[in-house]
Amino acid sequence: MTVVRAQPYLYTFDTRTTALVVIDMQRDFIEPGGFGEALGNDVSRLEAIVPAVAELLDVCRKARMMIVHTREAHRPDLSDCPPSKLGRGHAHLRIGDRGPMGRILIKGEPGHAIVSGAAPAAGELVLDKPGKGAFYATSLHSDLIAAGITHLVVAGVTTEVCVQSTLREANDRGYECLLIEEATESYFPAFKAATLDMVRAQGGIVGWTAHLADFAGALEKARETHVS
Ligand code: C5J
Repeated sequence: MTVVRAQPYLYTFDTRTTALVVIDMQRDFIEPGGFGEALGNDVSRLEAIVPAVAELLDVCRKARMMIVHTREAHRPDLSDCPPSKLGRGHAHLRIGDRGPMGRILIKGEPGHAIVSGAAPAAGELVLDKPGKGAFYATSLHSDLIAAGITHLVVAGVTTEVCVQSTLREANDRGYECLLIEEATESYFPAFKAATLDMVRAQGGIVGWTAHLADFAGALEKARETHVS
């Protein structure tokens, strides 16, 4: 078992039954010209966490953990995009419109790709999801059950939208979830802070939060103990 200093208390997990889930580290949310910017956001805040996500991927790969990447994406004919989602807001570019990185949030377009700094490696699961939560209309739950996964380490963007939705969906399905603070970000600092507080409040009502250094250090210590 690996034990990490976390809030509201220690998080204990077995790397063999824990998956890293990285949410929507896509060009459309992180790079200028995508959906995030079309909604009026400063995307540089999100770009700044790419090195932290890369480090998290690296330590989880070294620990041979299951790794899942998600992308928020729709079919080119938008048949999986409800009118409520399509019509929401006053963006100058809407889902399906053509922007500098191709059609916004459409599978296979340049903006749909995960940023190179957090790119999936061969053998890692990559799931497209039409909603905010990664469990809605995807095979994620059955994939995790098939792999014997009971614990999830979660990262990605944005903290209060797709990351929080996924954490809540996972919690309701019985997963023990740890959110890594430096490897998640929001366009709104106050929303990130509030989400971290909401997740770990009331004795961890949704899950735990931990710093990347504590998580990476715990994995490293477990590796040294194993080797010696
Ligand atoms: C949003 C996401 N914010 N990945 N998607 O629309 O959080």
